[in-house]
Amino acid sequence: MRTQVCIIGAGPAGLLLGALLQQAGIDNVIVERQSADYVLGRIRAGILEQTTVDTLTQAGVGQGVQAHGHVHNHLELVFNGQRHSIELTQRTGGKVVTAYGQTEVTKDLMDHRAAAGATTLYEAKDVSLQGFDSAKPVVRFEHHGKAQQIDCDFIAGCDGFHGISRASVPPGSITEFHKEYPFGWLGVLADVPPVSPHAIVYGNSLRGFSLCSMRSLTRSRYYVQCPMSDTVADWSDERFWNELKLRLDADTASRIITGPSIEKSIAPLRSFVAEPMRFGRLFLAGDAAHIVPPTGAKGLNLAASDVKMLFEAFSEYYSSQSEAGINGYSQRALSRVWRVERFSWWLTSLMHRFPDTEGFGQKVQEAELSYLMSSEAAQTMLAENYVGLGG
Ligand code: RFL
Ligand code: PHB
Repeated sequence: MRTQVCIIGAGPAGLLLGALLQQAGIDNVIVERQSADYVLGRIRAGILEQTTVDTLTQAGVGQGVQAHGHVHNHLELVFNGQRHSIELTQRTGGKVVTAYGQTEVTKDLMDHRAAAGATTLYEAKDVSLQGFDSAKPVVRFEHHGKAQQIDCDFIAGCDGFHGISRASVPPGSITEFHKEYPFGWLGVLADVPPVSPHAIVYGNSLRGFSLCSMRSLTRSRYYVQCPMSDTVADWSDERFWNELKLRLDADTASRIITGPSIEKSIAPLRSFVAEPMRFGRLFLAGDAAHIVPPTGAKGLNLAASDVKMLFEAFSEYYSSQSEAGINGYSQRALSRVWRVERFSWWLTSLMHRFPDTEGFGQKVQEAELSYLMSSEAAQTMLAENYVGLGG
């Protein structure tokens, strides 16, 4: 098989890149390790920046988010048992964020790709990448018992943190920056109305972090900080709802509607960046190149902005034979990545209980929250990062 761009991974990054390339008439094939149902079963992100919504629209996949997304124009921070509202729109020249689940984004992209007749090879085994340091990269794998080979101009590594793309790069050509956090997030999805249909609520209490989000007016997503040694079996629904309410202010807690969980999972929190994001004719995008802790709601948005930049680089190459875009991709993407890494780390540090939050750490965190609520400049910093930085 031959294609122009071979995309590894059918998560949101790979599928969005495929849709943009398809729209521009650039041939592409996606190779994915899992089945489509497995990919759709992973419950992850929920908040889209305006530029992500715009990129989906540009790719011809904006109808779902336009029709079913819920616009949020403020976020709420709960600490010391009090809830504080931070307006986003007026501070950012009219920007908002939209609640629309990663599952829905992925489904819209899959349906669009199927309708366009583009090739996605699911359940590909033993994917390997070769020759990306030459003009003739090759992707090899086994598909339904048969050995397959794809010859291409470029490989886009959109295969997430545990993928094969980054792992295929010789160790001496890549630098990795890691930070682990000493806790995880327990997430619960339930078919109950959200506590607040217009805002995301982030809570910092002595018992730990909590988050109230939504997927629709009848489906909510809640999280609590938990030790990474916990398992889902340690958290009955009853324990989860009780703990969530204990971490919020009395008014928010009294408005939470509980119900049986339809999904429950524990995710670790980490910060990670791999530099550079280009190795010859292999380009990394999304979680394959970087991870942010979910506190800033940035992972999917960062994947979408990488993909937009990579698409622009490929499109410039095919339309004018110029390599300027592909040569500049890594630097351009990383400059945005590090600003988003900084914000996600900062909001994580501000809102969680760390082993050293007792004593000095706790006093500094309280002072920072109090400064944030008293400073227009600090709230503007939070708002402009939350809705998404340009560039
Ligand atoms: P994905 O989604 O991990 O997709 C990668 C795909 O590659 C496949 N793959 C392979 N395919 C072929 N060969 C191989 N060897 C392969 N190895 C892997 C995988 O099966 C998979 O299908 O990466 P992508 O596309 O870069 O997308 C990134 C996002 O999924 C991620 O950043 C977000 O989910 C992060 N995130 C959030 N981001 C936001 O923007 N807003 C949020 O509100 C938000 N909330 C979250 C989050 C992530 C969370 N968890 C679970 C980590 C909340 C949570 C709890
Ligand atoms: C979500 O809706 O899943 C969500 C919202 C905000 C975050 C992280 C996750 O910061």
